[in-house]
Amino acid sequence: MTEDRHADTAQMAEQYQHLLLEGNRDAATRLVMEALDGGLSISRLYLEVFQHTQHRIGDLWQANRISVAMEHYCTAATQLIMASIFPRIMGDGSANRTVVGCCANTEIHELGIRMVCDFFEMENWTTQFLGSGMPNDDVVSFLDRHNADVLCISCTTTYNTRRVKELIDAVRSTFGHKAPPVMVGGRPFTMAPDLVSAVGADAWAPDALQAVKVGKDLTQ
Ligand code: B12
Repeated sequence: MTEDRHADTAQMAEQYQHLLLEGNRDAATRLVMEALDGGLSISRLYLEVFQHTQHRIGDLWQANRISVAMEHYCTAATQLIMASIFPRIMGDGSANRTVVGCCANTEIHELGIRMVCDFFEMENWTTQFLGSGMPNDDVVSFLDRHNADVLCISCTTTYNTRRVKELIDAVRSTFGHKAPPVMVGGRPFTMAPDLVSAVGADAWAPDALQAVKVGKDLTQ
């Protein structure tokens, strides 16, 4: 990661949100690229600008101050920028660890788990990002073919937490003691950490930065 000389991410997040809400994705992209070139770390860009903005967009949508179309526009713009900076994130796999990341079945919020995978990538893990709405059987067959050291499952909507438990049960009943440790995260677990043991996970983390620390602990 580059040295971080960019202190004022709060101001940048304001600007980024403002540009997106004006429908000016190109200027928002330039803002990000210039900040990265000026030394802002991807870690801070993700957590203090992108994540912060997505949460604020959700608040505005919930308060009926922006439309679903505007929320989709902002989310799509951020996803596009994240994809375009992936070459700066890509690691070399030298950590010799693999993480598989997905959303529970029927869960379609995928930016969080994507960030988690990107943070592992920056620590030179091999990352297998499967994205949203993964059927249990498909996760199980994917794990059968790829030796995961950690399985990360994301859940954002409260009503999908039971899907997390179903996926964990499916993985454990298939692989028994060879099942990879499971880390969970997302909004319901942040609001009620008791849910972590209720779904049978081995660990959880509140954000992508902490996820990597917990992932390292789980695989020591
Ligand atoms: C974008 C968005 C959408 C997009 C998602 C697009 C996509 N491709 O991801 C769309 C439009 C599809 C959508 C749909 C819906 N949404 Co929505 N959405 C959001 C919004 C605005 C942002 C989500 C986001 O991108 N967050 C950014 C990421 C980076 O943050 P994060 O998820 O918190 O992730 C971090 C941590 O939680 C953690 N983490 C996350 N996963 C994991 C996993 C592991 C293993 C670990 C360790 C850590 C970890 O690390 C991440 C990075 O630091 C949120 C607002 C919010 N407060 O989150 C509402 C929000 C989540 N949505 C909400 C709702 C209600 C819905 C819908 C039900 C709306 C509807 N009526 O249809 C549907 C549900 C669809 C479904 N079946 O899942 C509510 C949920 C309320 C609740 N009680 O659960 C929210 C909170 C909005 C609100 N304020 O009311 N949504």
